Amino acid sequence: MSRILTRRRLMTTGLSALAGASGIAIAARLADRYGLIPPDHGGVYGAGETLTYAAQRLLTSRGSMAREFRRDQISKVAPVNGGVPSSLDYRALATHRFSDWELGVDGLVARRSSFTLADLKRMPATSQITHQACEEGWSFIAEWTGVQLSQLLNLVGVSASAKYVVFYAYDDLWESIDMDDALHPQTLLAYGMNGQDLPTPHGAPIRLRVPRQLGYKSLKYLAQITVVDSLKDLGQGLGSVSPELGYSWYAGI
Ligand SMILES: Nc1nc2c(c(=O)[nH]1)N[C@H]1C(S)=C(S)[C@@H](COP(=O)(O)O)O[C@H]1N2
Ligand SMILES: [Mo]
Repeated sequence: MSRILTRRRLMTTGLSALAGASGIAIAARLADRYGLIPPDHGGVYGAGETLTYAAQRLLTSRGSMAREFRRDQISKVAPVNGGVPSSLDYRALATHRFSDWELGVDGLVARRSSFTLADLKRMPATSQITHQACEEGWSFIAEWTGVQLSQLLNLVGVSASAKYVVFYAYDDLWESIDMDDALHPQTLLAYGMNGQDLPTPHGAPIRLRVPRQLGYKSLKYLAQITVVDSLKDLGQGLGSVSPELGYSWYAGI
């Protein structure tokens, strides 16, 4: 065996040994040392959320991919969760087929920017046929087309201190993901579904797709993206609305 343990190996071994031997608290402290405490850890070392998130991030490689499916496996029915935003702003945008829509990108970036739908469609497109699973127990497979979030982040220049990307939607929901998921090749800003423009109930004009996590992380009706180094000052400081409602911030599958 090599004399030099890799950082990942050391942390993984340490985490599981400690979790088994002297309890979760010490494992969580180790996770903290490596910056792997999720925003909704509950303020007390030892929360299950911390172990789930830290273990996933340590045990699975950064580039691990969500499963992709064949075209003949696309679901005939795609259920919808949540209503179409009722705000006047959103309705006006929809009336003009989102030609006035702009996605603002700010926070810890070199160039604050905004992108129209046409801007995004001019960027290199990618498609994926992936599974979207709702925490309520239903799921479907669909083809999603859009721009990799990493492409957009590279364009605006993310600062070295960035830790999370926060997304705001027209129905006042918001979500966040860590840089691992933000830069992952399957994390998309999707404007197409099953070969057509993204239907309004599925999040037009643009939704996030994070196929390595449960459906609620794939925020629909995007309005704004903000890059941050901490989630403490946003909302209740738990990283998104989901933990405020009892769902964990990290929903890896
Ligand atoms: N803005 C916004 N995004 C959202 C939701 C929502 O209500 N509003 N619902 C979430 C949930 S719980 C799931 S399971 C998926 C559902 O996506 P779908 O409606 O395209 O099936 O979107 C997620 N993104
Ligand atoms: Mo969901």
